[in-house]
Amino acid sequence: MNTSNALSTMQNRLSRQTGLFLVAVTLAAAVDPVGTSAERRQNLPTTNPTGSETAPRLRVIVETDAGGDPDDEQSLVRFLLYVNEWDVEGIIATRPVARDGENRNTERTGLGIIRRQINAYGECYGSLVRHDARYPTAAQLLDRTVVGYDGKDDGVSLIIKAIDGADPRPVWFLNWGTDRGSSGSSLKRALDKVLAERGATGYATFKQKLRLSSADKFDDHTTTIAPPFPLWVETFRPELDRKRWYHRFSEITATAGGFDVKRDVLTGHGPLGELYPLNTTHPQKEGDSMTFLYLVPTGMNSPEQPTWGSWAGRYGLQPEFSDRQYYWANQPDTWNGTIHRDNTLRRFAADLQNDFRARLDWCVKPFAQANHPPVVRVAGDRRRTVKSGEALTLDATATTDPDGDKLTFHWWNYQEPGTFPRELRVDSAGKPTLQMIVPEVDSTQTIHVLLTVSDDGEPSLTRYARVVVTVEPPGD
Ligand SMILES: [Ca+2]
Ligand SMILES: [Ca+2]
Repeated sequence: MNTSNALSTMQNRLSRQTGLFLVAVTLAAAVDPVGTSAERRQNLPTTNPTGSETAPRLRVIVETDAGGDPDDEQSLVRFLLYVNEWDVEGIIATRPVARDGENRNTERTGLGIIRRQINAYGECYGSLVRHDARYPTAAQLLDRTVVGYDGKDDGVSLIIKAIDGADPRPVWFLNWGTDRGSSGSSLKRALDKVLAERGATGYATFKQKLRLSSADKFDDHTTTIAPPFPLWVETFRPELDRKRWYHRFSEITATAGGFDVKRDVLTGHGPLGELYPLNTTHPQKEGDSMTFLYLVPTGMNSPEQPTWGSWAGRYGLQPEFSDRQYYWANQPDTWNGTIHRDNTLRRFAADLQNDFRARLDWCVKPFAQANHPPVVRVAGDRRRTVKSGEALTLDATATTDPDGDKLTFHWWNYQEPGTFPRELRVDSAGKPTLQMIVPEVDSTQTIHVLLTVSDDGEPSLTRYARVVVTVEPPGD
Protein backbone atom coordinates (compact mmCIF):
# COMPACT_ATOMS: atom_id res chain seq x y z
CA MET A 1 0.00 0.00 0.00
CA ASN A 2 1.44 3.33 -0.89
CA THR A 3 1.41 6.30 1.38
CA SER A 4 -1.64 7.88 -0.18
CA ASN A 5 -3.70 4.75 0.15
CA ALA A 6 -2.63 4.28 3.72
CA LEU A 7 -3.58 7.82 4.48
CA SER A 8 -6.84 7.36 2.69
CA THR A 9 -7.74 4.32 4.74
CA MET A 10 -6.76 6.01 7.93
CA GLN A 11 -8.69 9.07 6.99
CA ASN A 12 -11.81 7.18 6.09
CA ARG A 13 -11.71 5.44 9.45
CA LEU A 14 -11.19 8.70 11.23
CA SER A 15 -13.93 10.45 9.36
CA ARG A 16 -16.45 7.72 10.03
CA GLN A 17 -15.70 7.97 13.70
CA THR A 18 -15.71 11.70 14.11
CA GLY A 19 -17.58 13.21 11.24
CA LEU A 20 -14.65 15.53 10.81
CA PHE A 21 -12.02 15.31 8.19
CA LEU A 22 -8.62 16.37 8.67
CA VAL A 23 -5.69 16.01 6.73
CA ALA A 24 -2.63 17.26 5.51
CA VAL A 25 0.71 15.90 5.29
CA THR A 26 3.65 17.78 4.16
CA LEU A 27 5.46 16.24 1.30
CA ALA A 28 8.32 18.14 -0.11
CA ALA A 29 11.04 19.33 2.13
CA ALA A 30 10.41 22.82 3.35
CA VAL A 31 12.02 25.47 1.30
CA ASP A 32 12.46 29.09 2.03
CA PRO A 33 11.42 30.55 -1.28
CA VAL A 34 13.03 33.73 -2.25
CA GLY A 35 13.15 35.54 -5.50
CA THR A 36 16.08 35.05 -7.79
CA SER A 37 18.41 37.98 -7.95
CA ALA A 38 17.05 38.74 -11.42
CA GLU A 39 13.53 38.80 -10.05
CA ARG A 40 14.60 41.09 -7.26
CA ARG A 41 16.00 43.58 -9.71
CA GLN A 42 12.80 43.71 -11.72
CA ASN A 43 9.45 45.15 -10.93
CA LEU A 44 7.61 41.90 -10.61
CA PRO A 45 3.89 41.88 -11.04
CA THR A 46 2.38 41.77 -7.60
CA THR A 47 -0.58 39.71 -8.64
CA ASN A 48 -1.14 36.07 -9.31
CA PRO A 49 0.80 35.52 -12.49
CA THR A 50 0.74 31.76 -12.84
CA GLY A 51 -2.73 30.67 -11.84
CA SER A 52 -4.70 29.09 -14.65
CA GLU A 53 -7.54 31.46 -13.86
CA THR A 54 -5.44 34.60 -13.94
CA ALA A 55 -7.74 37.16 -15.40
CA PRO A 56 -6.73 39.98 -17.72
CA ARG A 57 -6.36 43.41 -16.16
CA LEU A 58 -9.69 44.97 -15.32
CA ARG A 59 -10.94 48.15 -16.94
CA VAL A 60 -12.32 50.58 -14.37
CA ILE A 61 -14.34 53.82 -14.40
CA VAL A 62 -14.94 55.72 -11.14
CA GLU A 63 -17.71 58.26 -10.70
CA THR A 64 -17.38 60.32 -7.52
CA ASP A 65 -19.31 63.09 -5.78
CA ALA A 66 -16.06 64.36 -4.26
CA GLY A 67 -16.64 67.77 -2.73
CA GLY A 68 -19.37 66.60 -0.37
CA ASP A 69 -18.56 64.09 2.35
CA PRO A 70 -14.73 64.16 2.47
CA ASP A 71 -14.68 60.36 2.58
CA ASP A 72 -14.56 60.30 -1.23
CA GLU A 73 -11.19 62.05 -0.99
CA GLN A 74 -10.00 59.43 1.52
CA SER A 75 -11.03 56.69 -0.89
CA LEU A 76 -9.42 58.52 -3.80
CA VAL A 77 -6.03 58.60 -2.05
CA ARG A 78 -6.19 54.84 -1.63
CA PHE A 79 -7.54 54.31 -5.15
CA LEU A 80 -4.70 56.24 -6.76
CA LEU A 81 -2.17 53.99 -5.03
CA TYR A 82 -3.80 50.97 -6.73
CA VAL A 83 -4.05 52.30 -10.28
CA ASN A 84 -1.14 50.04 -11.23
CA GLU A 85 -3.52 47.11 -10.82
CA TRP A 86 -6.12 48.10 -13.44
CA ASP A 87 -6.59 50.03 -16.64
CA VAL A 88 -8.32 53.19 -15.44
CA GLU A 89 -10.60 54.28 -18.26
CA GLY A 90 -12.01 57.31 -16.52
CA ILE A 91 -12.71 59.33 -13.41
CA ILE A 92 -15.93 61.33 -13.51
CA ALA A 93 -16.70 64.23 -11.15
CA THR A 94 -20.40 64.61 -10.36
CA ARG A 95 -20.45 67.54 -7.94
CA PRO A 96 -20.12 71.05 -9.40
CA VAL A 97 -19.61 72.92 -6.13
CA ALA A 98 -18.02 71.72 -2.90
CA ARG A 99 -20.28 71.76 0.14
CA ASP A 100 -19.37 74.55 2.53
CA GLY A 101 -18.71 73.56 6.12
CA GLU A 102 -18.53 69.80 5.67
CA ASN A 103 -15.91 69.93 2.94
CA ARG A 104 -12.78 71.98 3.64
CA ASN A 105 -10.79 71.32 0.48
CA THR A 106 -9.15 74.47 -0.90
CA GLU A 107 -10.47 73.45 -4.31
CA ARG A 108 -14.19 74.16 -4.55
CA THR A 109 -15.31 72.04 -7.50
CA GLY A 110 -15.50 68.28 -7.87
CA LEU A 111 -13.15 68.36 -10.85
CA GLY A 112 -10.67 70.63 -9.03
CA ILE A 113 -10.56 68.31 -6.03
CA ILE A 114 -9.84 65.25 -8.17
CA ARG A 115 -7.23 67.05 -10.25
CA ARG A 116 -5.49 68.25 -7.11
CA GLN A 117 -5.13 64.65 -5.95
CA ILE A 118 -3.93 63.43 -9.34
CA ASN A 119 -1.34 66.21 -9.39
CA ALA A 120 -0.15 65.08 -5.96
CA TYR A 121 0.00 61.54 -7.35
CA GLY A 122 2.10 62.96 -10.16
CA GLU A 123 4.61 64.28 -7.63
CA CYS A 124 4.86 60.72 -6.21
CA TYR A 125 4.91 59.04 -9.62
CA GLY A 126 8.69 59.01 -10.02
CA SER A 127 8.96 57.07 -6.79
CA LEU A 128 5.95 54.81 -7.38
CA VAL A 129 7.19 53.50 -10.75
CA ARG A 130 10.36 52.26 -9.11
CA HIS A 131 8.08 49.84 -7.25
CA ASP A 132 5.76 48.89 -10.10
CA ALA A 133 6.31 49.99 -13.68
CA ARG A 134 2.60 49.63 -14.40
CA TYR A 135 1.65 52.89 -12.68
CA PRO A 136 0.24 55.29 -15.28
CA THR A 137 1.47 58.88 -15.46
CA ALA A 138 -0.56 61.67 -13.95
CA ALA A 139 -1.05 63.05 -17.47
CA GLN A 140 -2.68 59.80 -18.55
CA LEU A 141 -5.08 59.99 -15.61
CA LEU A 142 -5.81 63.70 -16.09
CA ASP A 143 -6.67 63.00 -19.72
CA ARG A 144 -9.41 60.69 -18.54
CA THR A 145 -10.75 62.84 -15.72
CA VAL A 146 -13.92 64.66 -16.77
CA VAL A 147 -17.01 66.36 -15.44
CA GLY A 148 -20.48 64.88 -15.34
CA TYR A 149 -22.22 68.05 -14.12
CA ASP A 150 -23.55 71.37 -15.38
CA GLY A 151 -25.35 69.48 -18.15
CA LYS A 152 -22.02 68.51 -19.70
CA ASP A 153 -21.81 65.23 -21.60
CA ASP A 154 -18.09 64.57 -21.01
CA GLY A 155 -18.80 61.74 -18.58
CA VAL A 156 -21.47 60.25 -20.85
CA SER A 157 -19.16 60.39 -23.87
CA LEU A 158 -16.27 58.85 -21.93
CA ILE A 159 -18.42 55.89 -20.86
CA ILE A 160 -19.85 55.30 -24.33
CA LYS A 161 -16.41 55.50 -25.93
CA ALA A 162 -14.96 53.01 -23.44
CA ILE A 163 -17.78 50.52 -23.98
CA ASP A 164 -17.98 50.91 -27.77
CA GLY A 165 -14.23 50.57 -28.31
CA ALA A 166 -12.57 47.48 -29.77
CA ASP A 167 -11.34 46.29 -26.39
CA PRO A 168 -13.40 43.15 -25.65
CA ARG A 169 -12.94 43.32 -21.88
CA PRO A 170 -15.93 44.43 -19.80
CA VAL A 171 -15.82 47.78 -18.00
CA TRP A 172 -16.25 47.86 -14.23
CA PHE A 173 -18.24 50.94 -13.24
CA LEU A 174 -17.86 52.28 -9.70
CA ASN A 175 -20.34 54.92 -8.56
CA TRP A 176 -19.32 56.50 -5.24
CA GLY A 177 -22.68 58.16 -4.54
CA THR A 178 -24.58 61.14 -5.81
CA ASP A 179 -25.36 62.90 -2.57
CA ARG A 180 -27.37 66.15 -2.36
CA GLY A 181 -25.83 68.85 -4.51
CA SER A 182 -24.43 66.29 -6.93
CA SER A 183 -25.65 65.77 -10.44
CA GLY A 184 -27.04 62.40 -11.46
CA SER A 185 -24.96 59.50 -12.69
CA SER A 186 -23.35 59.81 -16.10
CA LEU A 187 -23.87 56.07 -16.56
CA LYS A 188 -27.62 56.48 -16.17
CA ARG A 189 -27.55 59.23 -18.78
CA ALA A 190 -25.36 57.13 -21.08
CA LEU A 191 -27.81 54.23 -20.83
CA ASP A 192 -30.78 56.54 -21.49
CA LYS A 193 -29.02 57.85 -24.57
CA VAL A 194 -28.02 54.43 -25.89
CA LEU A 195 -31.54 53.07 -25.43
CA ALA A 196 -33.05 56.06 -27.23
CA GLU A 197 -30.59 56.00 -30.12
CA ARG A 198 -29.91 52.28 -30.62
CA GLY A 199 -33.11 50.58 -29.54
CA ALA A 200 -33.46 47.43 -27.45
CA THR A 201 -30.87 45.35 -29.30
CA GLY A 202 -28.15 47.99 -29.31
CA TYR A 203 -28.91 48.73 -25.67
CA ALA A 204 -28.54 45.05 -24.74
CA THR A 205 -25.21 44.79 -26.58
CA PHE A 206 -23.94 47.89 -24.81
CA LYS A 207 -25.09 46.83 -21.35
CA GLN A 208 -23.55 43.38 -21.75
CA LYS A 209 -20.09 44.94 -21.41
CA LEU A 210 -20.80 46.57 -18.06
CA ARG A 211 -20.05 45.24 -14.59
CA LEU A 212 -20.98 47.18 -11.47
CA SER A 213 -19.11 47.36 -8.18
CA SER A 214 -21.16 50.28 -7.18
CA ALA A 215 -23.97 52.12 -5.46
CA ASP A 216 -27.15 51.96 -7.52
CA LYS A 217 -27.81 55.28 -9.21
CA PHE A 218 -29.20 53.93 -12.46
CA ASP A 219 -32.95 53.70 -11.73
CA ASP A 220 -34.91 51.67 -14.29
CA HIS A 221 -31.70 50.40 -15.88
CA THR A 222 -31.10 48.42 -12.69
CA THR A 223 -34.66 47.38 -11.94
CA THR A 224 -36.85 47.06 -15.00
CA ILE A 225 -35.29 47.66 -18.41
CA ALA A 226 -34.15 44.35 -19.91
CA PRO A 227 -31.62 42.91 -19.95
CA PRO A 228 -30.38 43.44 -16.38
CA PHE A 229 -26.74 44.32 -15.74
CA PRO A 230 -24.72 41.10 -16.18
CA LEU A 231 -23.24 41.54 -12.68
CA TRP A 232 -23.80 44.05 -9.91
CA VAL A 233 -21.91 43.92 -6.62
CA GLU A 234 -23.37 46.40 -4.12
CA THR A 235 -20.68 47.17 -1.55
CA PHE A 236 -22.84 49.63 0.40
CA ARG A 237 -25.76 47.53 1.63
CA PRO A 238 -27.74 45.85 3.16
CA GLU A 239 -28.11 47.54 6.51
CA LEU A 240 -26.50 46.27 9.67
CA ASP A 241 -27.71 47.65 13.01
CA ARG A 242 -29.88 50.11 11.04
CA LYS A 243 -26.92 51.60 9.20
CA ARG A 244 -25.80 50.76 5.74
CA TRP A 245 -23.02 48.15 5.50
CA TYR A 246 -20.32 50.54 4.29
CA HIS A 247 -20.32 52.28 7.66
CA ARG A 248 -18.59 49.17 9.05
CA PHE A 249 -15.46 49.83 7.00
CA SER A 250 -14.18 52.41 9.50
CA GLU A 251 -14.77 50.27 12.58
CA ILE A 252 -13.21 47.18 11.01
CA THR A 253 -10.17 48.64 9.25
CA ALA A 254 -9.17 52.02 10.74
CA THR A 255 -6.59 50.60 13.16
CA ALA A 256 -6.31 47.04 11.83
CA GLY A 257 -2.80 45.63 12.08
CA GLY A 258 -1.80 48.69 14.12
CA PHE A 259 -2.58 51.11 11.29
CA ASP A 260 -2.07 54.72 12.36
CA VAL A 261 -3.36 57.27 9.87
CA LYS A 262 -1.13 60.09 11.13
CA ARG A 263 2.03 57.99 11.09
CA ASP A 264 1.27 55.90 7.99
CA VAL A 265 -0.52 58.38 5.71
CA LEU A 266 -0.28 62.02 6.75
CA THR A 267 3.31 62.25 7.92
CA GLY A 268 6.42 61.66 5.82
CA HIS A 269 4.64 59.85 2.97
CA GLY A 270 4.52 62.56 0.36
CA PRO A 271 1.96 64.97 -1.05
CA LEU A 272 -0.76 62.43 -1.92
CA GLY A 273 -1.02 61.07 1.63
CA GLU A 274 -1.13 64.65 2.91
CA LEU A 275 -4.43 65.14 1.06
CA TYR A 276 -6.18 62.44 3.12
CA PRO A 277 -8.84 64.36 5.09
CA LEU A 278 -9.67 63.46 8.70
CA ASN A 279 -12.94 65.35 9.14
CA THR A 280 -15.34 62.50 8.44
CA THR A 281 -18.20 61.25 10.64
CA HIS A 282 -16.33 57.98 11.23
CA PRO A 283 -12.53 57.79 11.54
CA GLN A 284 -11.11 56.97 8.07
CA LYS A 285 -14.66 56.43 6.88
CA GLU A 286 -13.74 55.60 3.26
CA GLY A 287 -17.30 54.58 2.47
CA ASP A 288 -16.49 54.05 -1.20
CA SER A 289 -13.23 52.10 -0.90
CA MET A 290 -14.86 48.68 -0.99
CA THR A 291 -15.98 49.32 -4.58
CA PHE A 292 -12.35 48.98 -5.70
CA LEU A 293 -10.90 46.83 -2.93
CA TYR A 294 -13.27 44.25 -4.36
CA LEU A 295 -11.27 44.46 -7.59
CA VAL A 296 -7.71 44.33 -6.22
CA PRO A 297 -6.20 41.11 -7.58
CA THR A 298 -4.91 39.49 -4.41
CA GLY A 299 -4.88 35.94 -5.75
CA MET A 300 -7.82 35.07 -3.53
CA ASN A 301 -10.66 36.91 -5.21
CA SER A 302 -12.26 36.70 -8.60
CA PRO A 303 -14.45 39.71 -9.40
CA GLU A 304 -16.88 37.56 -11.38
CA GLN A 305 -17.37 35.46 -8.21
CA PRO A 306 -18.86 37.68 -5.47
CA THR A 307 -19.45 34.73 -3.14
CA TRP A 308 -15.76 33.87 -2.95
CA GLY A 309 -14.53 36.66 -0.67
CA SER A 310 -12.18 39.57 -1.30
CA TRP A 311 -10.59 42.56 0.38
CA ALA A 312 -14.11 44.03 0.32
CA GLY A 313 -15.69 41.05 2.07
CA ARG A 314 -18.01 38.41 0.67
CA TYR A 315 -21.33 38.79 -1.09
CA GLY A 316 -24.62 36.94 -1.60
CA LEU A 317 -27.59 37.37 -3.89
CA GLN A 318 -30.00 40.23 -3.26
CA PRO A 319 -33.36 38.56 -2.53
CA GLU A 320 -35.21 41.40 -4.23
CA PHE A 321 -33.57 40.41 -7.54
CA SER A 322 -33.34 36.67 -7.14
CA ASP A 323 -33.43 36.06 -10.88
CA ARG A 324 -30.32 38.16 -11.54
CA GLN A 325 -26.64 38.30 -10.75
CA TYR A 326 -27.13 41.13 -8.25
CA TYR A 327 -25.18 40.73 -5.01
CA TRP A 328 -24.77 42.59 -1.72
CA ALA A 329 -22.89 42.18 1.55
CA ASN A 330 -25.35 39.91 3.36
CA GLN A 331 -23.06 36.95 4.03
CA PRO A 332 -21.69 35.91 7.45
CA ASP A 333 -18.38 34.15 7.94
CA THR A 334 -17.48 31.94 10.86
CA TRP A 335 -14.15 33.24 12.12
CA ASN A 336 -12.38 33.51 15.46
CA GLY A 337 -15.33 32.04 17.31
CA THR A 338 -18.10 34.24 15.93
CA ILE A 339 -20.49 34.13 12.99
CA HIS A 340 -20.96 37.61 11.63
CA ARG A 341 -21.00 39.68 8.45
CA ASP A 342 -18.11 41.76 9.81
CA ASN A 343 -15.90 38.68 9.66
CA THR A 344 -15.94 38.61 5.84
CA LEU A 345 -13.96 41.84 5.95
CA ARG A 346 -12.34 41.65 9.38
CA ARG A 347 -10.43 38.46 8.56
CA PHE A 348 -8.48 40.37 5.89
CA ALA A 349 -8.45 43.85 7.47
CA ALA A 350 -4.85 43.83 8.67
CA ASP A 351 -3.69 42.52 5.29
CA LEU A 352 -5.36 45.28 3.30
CA GLN A 353 -4.26 48.01 5.71
CA ASN A 354 -0.65 46.80 5.66
CA ASP A 355 -0.82 46.84 1.87
CA PHE A 356 -2.01 50.47 1.94
CA ARG A 357 0.87 51.31 4.31
CA ALA A 358 3.43 49.75 1.99
CA ARG A 359 2.15 51.72 -1.00
CA LEU A 360 2.42 54.95 0.95
CA ASP A 361 6.04 53.97 1.62
CA TRP A 362 6.45 53.50 -2.13
CA CYS A 363 5.60 57.20 -2.53
CA VAL A 364 8.80 58.20 -0.74
CA LYS A 365 11.19 55.25 -0.47
CA PRO A 366 13.43 53.44 -2.95
CA PHE A 367 12.72 49.80 -3.77
CA ALA A 368 15.28 48.35 -1.37
CA GLN A 369 13.84 50.28 1.59
CA ALA A 370 10.18 49.37 1.09
CA ASN A 371 8.26 46.13 1.15
CA HIS A 372 6.54 44.35 -1.76
CA PRO A 373 4.06 41.50 -1.59
CA PRO A 374 4.90 37.85 -2.18
CA VAL A 375 4.18 36.41 -5.62
CA VAL A 376 2.20 33.26 -4.94
CA ARG A 377 2.52 30.45 -7.45
CA VAL A 378 0.60 27.21 -7.14
CA ALA A 379 1.48 24.59 -9.72
CA GLY A 380 -1.30 23.30 -11.94
CA ASP A 381 -4.95 24.15 -12.32
CA ARG A 382 -6.81 26.31 -9.85
CA ARG A 383 -9.78 24.03 -10.29
CA ARG A 384 -9.41 20.34 -9.53
CA THR A 385 -11.79 17.44 -9.61
CA VAL A 386 -11.02 14.60 -7.22
CA LYS A 387 -12.93 11.52 -6.07
CA SER A 388 -13.75 10.94 -2.42
CA GLY A 389 -10.83 9.58 -0.49
CA GLU A 390 -8.24 10.38 -3.14
CA ALA A 391 -5.13 12.34 -2.45
CA LEU A 392 -4.68 15.89 -3.66
CA THR A 393 -1.32 17.61 -3.70
CA LEU A 394 -0.97 21.36 -3.95
CA ASP A 395 2.49 22.71 -4.53
CA ALA A 396 3.36 26.36 -3.95
CA THR A 397 7.12 25.95 -3.73
CA ALA A 398 7.56 28.27 -6.72
CA THR A 399 6.28 31.18 -4.62
CA THR A 400 8.73 34.06 -4.35
CA ASP A 401 9.11 37.40 -2.67
CA PRO A 402 10.52 40.38 -4.57
CA ASP A 403 12.51 41.41 -1.50
CA GLY A 404 13.82 37.97 -0.64
CA ASP A 405 11.78 37.98 2.57
CA LYS A 406 11.11 34.90 4.61
CA LEU A 407 7.62 33.61 3.85
CA THR A 408 4.97 32.00 6.02
CA PHE A 409 2.54 29.57 4.36
CA HIS A 410 -0.90 28.86 5.73
CA TRP A 411 -3.32 26.49 3.97
CA TRP A 412 -6.93 26.62 5.05
CA ASN A 413 -10.43 25.73 4.06
CA TYR A 414 -12.65 28.72 3.27
CA GLN A 415 -15.80 26.87 4.15
CA GLU A 416 -18.49 29.42 3.30
CA PRO A 417 -17.90 29.73 -0.46
CA GLY A 418 -17.81 25.95 -0.81
CA THR A 419 -20.64 23.47 -0.44
CA PHE A 420 -18.99 20.83 1.73
CA PRO A 421 -21.23 20.96 4.80
CA ARG A 422 -18.81 20.12 7.57
CA GLU A 423 -15.66 21.51 9.06
CA LEU A 424 -12.55 20.51 7.21
CA ARG A 425 -9.25 21.11 8.83
CA VAL A 426 -6.32 21.69 6.61
CA ASP A 427 -2.98 21.83 8.25
CA SER A 428 0.32 21.78 6.47
CA ALA A 429 2.43 22.88 9.41
CA GLY A 430 3.36 26.02 7.56
CA LYS A 431 4.88 24.27 4.56
CA PRO A 432 4.50 25.37 0.94
CA THR A 433 3.26 21.95 -0.13
CA LEU A 434 0.00 20.44 1.00
CA GLN A 435 -1.22 16.94 0.54
CA MET A 436 -4.75 16.29 1.60
CA ILE A 437 -7.06 13.34 1.34
CA VAL A 438 -10.35 14.70 0.18
CA PRO A 439 -13.33 13.71 2.34
CA GLU A 440 -16.03 11.22 1.48
CA VAL A 441 -19.15 12.71 -0.01
CA ASP A 442 -22.50 11.26 -1.10
CA SER A 443 -23.02 13.94 -3.72
CA THR A 444 -20.66 16.25 -5.58
CA GLN A 445 -19.33 19.04 -3.34
CA THR A 446 -16.90 21.91 -3.67
CA ILE A 447 -14.13 22.82 -1.25
CA HIS A 448 -12.26 26.12 -1.45
CA VAL A 449 -8.69 25.55 -0.36
CA LEU A 450 -6.95 28.85 0.34
CA LEU A 451 -3.27 29.52 0.69
CA THR A 452 -2.22 32.63 2.56
CA VAL A 453 1.41 33.68 2.15
CA SER A 454 2.81 36.46 4.36
CA ASP A 455 6.29 37.91 4.31
CA ASP A 456 8.36 39.18 7.22
CA GLY A 457 8.94 42.62 5.72
CA GLU A 458 7.82 45.89 7.28
CA PRO A 459 4.89 46.04 7.16
CA SER A 460 4.19 42.36 6.61
CA LEU A 461 2.46 41.85 3.26
CA THR A 462 0.13 39.07 2.25
CA ARG A 463 -1.12 37.47 -0.95
CA TYR A 464 -3.17 34.35 -1.53
CA ALA A 465 -4.10 31.54 -3.87
CA ARG A 466 -7.36 29.67 -4.14
CA VAL A 467 -7.90 26.19 -5.48
CA VAL A 468 -11.51 25.15 -5.94
CA VAL A 469 -11.72 21.40 -5.46
CA THR A 470 -14.74 19.54 -6.76
CA VAL A 471 -15.17 16.31 -4.82
CA GLU A 472 -17.11 13.54 -6.49
CA PRO A 473 -18.65 10.55 -4.72
CA PRO A 474 -16.77 7.26 -4.97
CA GLY A 475 -17.68 4.77 -7.63
CA ASP A 476 -18.70 5.54 -11.21
CA1 LIG B 1 -19.44 59.60 -2.11
CA1 LIG C 1 8.27 41.41 0.59
